[in-house]
Amino acid sequence: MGVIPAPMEVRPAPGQDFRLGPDTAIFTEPGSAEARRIGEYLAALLRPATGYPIPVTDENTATITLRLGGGGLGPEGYRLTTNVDGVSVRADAPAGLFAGVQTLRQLLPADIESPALVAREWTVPGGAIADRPRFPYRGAMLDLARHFHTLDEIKAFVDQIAAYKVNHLHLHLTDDQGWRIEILSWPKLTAGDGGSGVDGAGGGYLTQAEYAELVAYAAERYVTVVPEIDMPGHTNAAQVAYPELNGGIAATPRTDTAVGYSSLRGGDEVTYAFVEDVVRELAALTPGPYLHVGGDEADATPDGDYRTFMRRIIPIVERHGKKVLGWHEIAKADPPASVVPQFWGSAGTHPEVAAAATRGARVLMSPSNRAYLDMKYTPDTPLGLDWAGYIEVRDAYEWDPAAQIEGVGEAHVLGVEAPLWSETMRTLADVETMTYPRLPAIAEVGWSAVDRRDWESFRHRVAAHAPRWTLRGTAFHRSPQIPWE
Ligand code: TNX
Repeated sequence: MGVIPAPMEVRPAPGQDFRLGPDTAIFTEPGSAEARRIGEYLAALLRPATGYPIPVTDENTATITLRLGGGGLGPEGYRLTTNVDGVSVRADAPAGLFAGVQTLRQLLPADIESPALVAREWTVPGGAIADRPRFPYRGAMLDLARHFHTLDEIKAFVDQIAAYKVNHLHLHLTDDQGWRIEILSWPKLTAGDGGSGVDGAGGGYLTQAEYAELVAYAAERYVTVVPEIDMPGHTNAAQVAYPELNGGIAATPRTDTAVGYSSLRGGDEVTYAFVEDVVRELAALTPGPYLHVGGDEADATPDGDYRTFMRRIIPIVERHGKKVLGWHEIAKADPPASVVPQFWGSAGTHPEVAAAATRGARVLMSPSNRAYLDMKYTPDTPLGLDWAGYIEVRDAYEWDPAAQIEGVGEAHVLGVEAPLWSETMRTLADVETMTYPRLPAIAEVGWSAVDRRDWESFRHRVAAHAPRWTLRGTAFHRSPQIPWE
């Protein structure tokens, strides 16, 4: 059984395989529009390759049943039982049903991903699965600032990550090169396409309508969008558009990849008027709980200013109803325990992050030598950077989020996130090549219990996903560590 991430408990029942047929239908409970929508999502996955009509019905005669209640495995947990008569998925909440549907999809032959009819048998192996995640937050990040990615590309990325039970999409919306989200009260931010990308590549930005469309699309796949406005550093693009954010001196557009030279001014009131407006508009468009304020590599911000700045903007974000996420430097500002530091260092001693955890904060783990999707696999990977090292698939797989920082254990970890910085990523194929097969590895790090994780098992399971990626048109890196078929 090749399911990724590995489920908590699997009990095979030989001789109890279920075979889909022209009569297969999906039952969802009357009265739950969300369950119904998940049923339709599953039917849409199954119809093209099987050619079966697969109606979604509230009549109890269907062979695939999606039921809410009685799962007992938390908001994302589910039970999936298969016997000769059918498949039943039970969960306490819709997110769990959706997770169970992704497991069912992976239990079917890889051909199920074919957009065209495949004449073959469609069997689901008999047995019972009980599953729930180890950590509530499993995420991926796309950097839209260094190279913009379009709404359609981001949607395709969401479709792919949701298959691995990744439930957060962090969007790095602003940086020195570009500003990629429309802000109505500061319209010049996105005039001129929000600035060009690295090396003068075409710019682009999401209108508020597009952003809202993306948020809704992701929500239907149980993916929460986490928007990031990076500040006080990484703000050159905003300071090109509005010289008043730069002490009245227009900044020069930048298309190089240097970091750490720009900063909002912690002593200027216009800074906070700007943050208030941006946060207000973005919070109103974002139903998810988090707003990421960046805070990384603020080398051009004096320490005192950094502290002042963070201590003023954290309450602004909270007043607009959002929890603050920030790159782990935010811990330097002694933020309240509600603030989530996102750790991007490497394993070891990190006193400020550990102190935040001791005060009650939870930490999001993105160790750059494990989880960074923009690091090269090996020295000859054409795309990517190497400042945090090379990350082969095994490196992305064999680490424990609860053993990265001294003093930050299981209870302090919110989850894991794999950031993909896009200095070198232009196309969706570039993004995918760096993401697969490492994101499935990190998804398993975040979802599966420690005793379910095993590299030998993973490398064989992930090999079996290559035909799925090929059928869906998803690019991937043929790492020599994986026994591709
Ligand atoms: C560091 S890691 C950055 C980004 C770069 C990235 C490239 C972090 C929080 N900031 O500005 O894009 O390296 O790998």
